[in-house]
Amino acid sequence: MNFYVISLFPEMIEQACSCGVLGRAIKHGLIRVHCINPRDFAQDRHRTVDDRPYGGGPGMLMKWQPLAAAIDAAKQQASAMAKVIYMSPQGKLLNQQSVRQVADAAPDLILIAGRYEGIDERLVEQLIDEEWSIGDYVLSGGELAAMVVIDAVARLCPGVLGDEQSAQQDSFMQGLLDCPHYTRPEEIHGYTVPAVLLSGDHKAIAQWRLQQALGRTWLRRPELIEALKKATGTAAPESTAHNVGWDDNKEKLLTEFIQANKNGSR
Ligand code: 4FV
Repeated sequence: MNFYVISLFPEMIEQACSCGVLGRAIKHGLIRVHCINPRDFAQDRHRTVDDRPYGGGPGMLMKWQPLAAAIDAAKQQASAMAKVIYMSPQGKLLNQQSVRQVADAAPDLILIAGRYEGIDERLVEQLIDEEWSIGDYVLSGGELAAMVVIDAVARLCPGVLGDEQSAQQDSFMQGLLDCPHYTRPEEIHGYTVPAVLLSGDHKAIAQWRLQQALGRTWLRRPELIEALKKATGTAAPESTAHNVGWDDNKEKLLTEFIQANKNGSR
């Protein structure tokens, strides 16, 4: 999968792509990240990429010409199915399911990282396929948002995560928050590891982890539990984990958790 990031600060992307899972995936050619700087396409001697907004108001906007030329250059390199995505607070809010759909479709992605107050709207109308948002807050640039997309999608690309299983157990893969995790030492300031995790009984461990994930989700994100219950019976996206949706086992585990939670012995 190829990611083309259109950015005035390619060094931000290159740095973030040089570390950890992403750095390894790029080194092994499992994904490729290309940066294209609109300033390299500016035609005036000051290489201007921004201008004042019509109608007045604070700040500047990214101009049509350098950005359109940069998008065109990316399209020359990318596959014909490439999607042009503008990262902006006005976009569709990303979640694990939309990330999963992108990773499955694996189109090349051309990610526009805006700066200033944004970009000329005619770029959005004429050259952008979709607008995506990473959250309801305003960043000073789209680079971090583009990196969030690259990181989240890359984790689901074949071979990027050492153990495929770990992607499946990621939070939200089953529409639930993740369960608590523990590692050595067994005791820290009197705080010990839940005994079931030391039992070697993998069925009991899987049930405990699922119950904890259900309980946390019920406590912290109850709307996700409702979404799971609603999703039941609807065709789970073929690619998601095998036990998506709601079932009697989850119902029993959550009921027990809520009971225990009531009498304070979680
Ligand atoms: C953003 C977001 C975001 C808006 C103006 C860049 C900034 C500046 N992108 N999800 N939230 N973008 O805040 O994606 O140009």
